[in-house]
Amino acid sequence: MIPRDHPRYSSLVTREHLAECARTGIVSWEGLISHGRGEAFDYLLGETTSASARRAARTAAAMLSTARHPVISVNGNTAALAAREIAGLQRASGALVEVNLFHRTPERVAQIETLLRNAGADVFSGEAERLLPLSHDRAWCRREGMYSADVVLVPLEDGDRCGVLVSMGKKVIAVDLNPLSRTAKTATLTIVDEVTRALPLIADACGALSDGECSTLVATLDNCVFLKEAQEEMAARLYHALD
Ligand code: PTJ
Repeated sequence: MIPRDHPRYSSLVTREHLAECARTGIVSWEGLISHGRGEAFDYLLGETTSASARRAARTAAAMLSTARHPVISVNGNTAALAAREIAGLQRASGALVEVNLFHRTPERVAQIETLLRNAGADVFSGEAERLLPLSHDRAWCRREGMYSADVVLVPLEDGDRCGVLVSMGKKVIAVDLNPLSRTAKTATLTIVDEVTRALPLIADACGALSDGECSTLVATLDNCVFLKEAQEEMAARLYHALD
């Protein structure tokens, strides 16, 4: 039982939720380690969304809104933390939602799809094939889904699939609290923010941007600028932590 007056109440509740999701199989045990790494980087952001991340979220909305075939890729951590936010972003962007797992079992795929559907998402769950040039199970995806996508949103990713998707000519949007990660550096656009904060911002912007704003945001996109701004934000907070 976590006392409501604990100064880290919401963080502890999230941890307890993820631990429970690991026990039921939605989150992989390794996913708990990923969450811990994310928490550490979120401390450095002051657990708030920076102005730079807000601009990145608007750019992501522009990319999804102008895409021919946008896909949101969901793993165990993202489903456990943000199933409702995924459903909301799908409604706002019209993107297809597809489950793609590193620790892939048919049972986990089915569990995560059910969780997403219960949260209101329309999950694309046709026959998966080993279509991506990867030696692990993230290679499994749907021909009419991620394989045919022109824009793919990959929250909480590890870097190799991101690189493969980019090398296939797709635009990849990452949500990653670590601006130093391979994913963050390889993606077309990285939103350095916590996933439950970032997804609603993208959804809100999807409904608000004009065609002209979308074109400008996509044409002027420079991921290095977003990563540099995030690193500067974190360095400044670390440097002034004892002020
Ligand atoms: O569910 P599966 O089987 O597909 O497994 C998924 C995991 C999470 C195990 C897999 O994607 C993985 O290994 O991820 P990594 O390599 O640990 O990378 C996850 C990245 O997401 C790290 O850079 C973390 O800092 C970041 N991260 C963790 N939690 C959050 C986050 N970014 C945004 N929001 C978070 N809540």
